Amino acid sequence: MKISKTIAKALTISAIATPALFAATAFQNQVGYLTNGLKQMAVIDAAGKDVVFKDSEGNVALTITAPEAETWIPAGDTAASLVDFSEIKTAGTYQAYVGDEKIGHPIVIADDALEGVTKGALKFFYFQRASTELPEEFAGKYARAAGHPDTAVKYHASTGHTDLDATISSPKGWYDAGDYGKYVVNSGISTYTLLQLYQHNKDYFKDLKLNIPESNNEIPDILDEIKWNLDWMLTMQDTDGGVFHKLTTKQFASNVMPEKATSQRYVIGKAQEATWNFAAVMALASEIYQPYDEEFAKKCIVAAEAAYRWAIANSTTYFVQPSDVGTGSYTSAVEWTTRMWMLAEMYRISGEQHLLDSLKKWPITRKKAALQSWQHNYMLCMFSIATNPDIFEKDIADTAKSIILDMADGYISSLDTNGYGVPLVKEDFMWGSNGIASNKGMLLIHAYILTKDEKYLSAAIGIMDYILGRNPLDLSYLTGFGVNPIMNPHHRPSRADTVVAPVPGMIAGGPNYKSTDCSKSYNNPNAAAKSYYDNSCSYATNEVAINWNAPFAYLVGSIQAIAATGKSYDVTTKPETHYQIASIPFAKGNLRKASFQESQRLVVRGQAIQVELKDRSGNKRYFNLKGKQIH
Ligand code: 9MR
Repeated sequence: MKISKTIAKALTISAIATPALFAATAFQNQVGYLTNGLKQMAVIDAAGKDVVFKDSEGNVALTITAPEAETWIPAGDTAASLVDFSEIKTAGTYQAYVGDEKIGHPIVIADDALEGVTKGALKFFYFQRASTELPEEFAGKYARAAGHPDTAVKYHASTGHTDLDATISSPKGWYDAGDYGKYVVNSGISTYTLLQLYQHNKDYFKDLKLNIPESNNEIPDILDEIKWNLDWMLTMQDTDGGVFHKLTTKQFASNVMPEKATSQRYVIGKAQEATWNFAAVMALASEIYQPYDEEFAKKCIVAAEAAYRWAIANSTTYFVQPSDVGTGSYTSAVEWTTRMWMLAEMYRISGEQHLLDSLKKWPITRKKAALQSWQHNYMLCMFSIATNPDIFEKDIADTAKSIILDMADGYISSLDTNGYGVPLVKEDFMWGSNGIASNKGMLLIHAYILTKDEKYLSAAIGIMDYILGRNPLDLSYLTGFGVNPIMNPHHRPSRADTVVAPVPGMIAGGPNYKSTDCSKSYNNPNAAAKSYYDNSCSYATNEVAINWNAPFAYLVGSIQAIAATGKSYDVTTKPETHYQIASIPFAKGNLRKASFQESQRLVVRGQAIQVELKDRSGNKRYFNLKGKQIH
């Protein structure tokens, strides 16, 4: 049922007629606003009334007459007026009033108002580390023993391995979510998102300290944290270049601390989805780590190339969840979008024409675009192309940019009648809605990077504010931050430890009006943004996950970095390194044995990608990707 205009009007009229019954209230970012940034709050039942902002000494800093109320369909709310108090540009703590009545929470304004949440959202990844103890020095009261050494992981038959008693060592990495699984597809997009956060804001992140064990080394902390997961991802590559889909137990663990979850772990499946994804991430990693750790950077690019070769040769192998496995499946990703993303990344750092030629065989058009997620990597490819216009051909760079701007403009159009100033629509409120919201924010930041048009940054701030409290439940969805943060996320360590408050810095999946778990009775299609249950039993509204925290970190981290440095990413920046992908000696496979050759490289011949070997006299021989000589 839609809220009719008549009811909306009646509510507004009665609000004016009987103010005592409809006390004004307000929803706001509960953490903080940037001194020179956009500042908005949603004030309920106050249209036409004065909202007075007082500083900590009670002096009036600003008075704004609340504008007409506007319906925001996901809130099921017809009485919210969006009050903009950006004019306050002096740091401090303020309070809003309507008449004598306080509305909302204390308003914090500071130049570094978002630094704490940026660090918090990144520190979450430290708390998710597998295979290591978290000592008090870094984890405070959330200190815990090491869990999941993952040094003796068995092969599941779905990997194609036949010696099922053999084990591999695959330590480190981040736990995916509230469970203790490690899944390449989801790890890939999360890792890539964090690498982009660094890539786009290097000046800000190079010195930002996260208080992690590596904080005293020469590498920026954010890159140290990301490397913890890259190190694990590298171990998931089989000797033939293919990448295992996931590393989990056969069934989810019960609600115990990591060190108590000791069932046998397996590497499961080996298919193209994880392999393309892995290659894309390793390609970007090879560039980012090059100035800090050349050897590691080389390792990443060789791994990327081996994965690429395997995936080309196995492009019809899809992951299928084995019948004896019940952990997250991460199946049915739109595989060709991952392939496009990988081709863009490999081309970007190598300039190898055959990669661009392959990429251009796929459609670059608005019709195929969908918001980035673990299932759909199309926009990651568009981001890569559009933010590197000097590397990609002009026409495709222009098209990629127009796709991003068109999507961003679509989000902004939902602000036209929206008393919360939040560019989200009902359909966004499904499993992981805060991840969807954060990814929209990430896309809006890209639109800002590409145009420097403030409207995109403002819309991104609207999404961040929503997650931090400008929502109809008056909740900060980020644990440990804000006046009224969520308290009971579906997160095994937070449930099993003895600390009342959950591990900080985690965003909840968020409202999901189609939930089928214990939050089902909260489903409300007429107020989708209220379909939420702060109870750890609810994995469909209250789980946490690395692929939701990563775009949230990108969002808040970019907004803070842009404010702190006074600039955003310059799209004329070239990669700091240039790899000749096709001329790097193959690390693995049959061809390794052919050590006499002068050089070996991938080439496109007709429709096929082949390996060209050139001996010292310049004679060439060609092999297919399985190592069979063509002629
Ligand atoms: O984020 C995933 C969501 O898109 C799917 O609809 C859902 C059901 O398959 O799974 C979510 O991912 C979960 C994964 O399968 C296991 N770890 C926890 C993830 C977050 O809930």
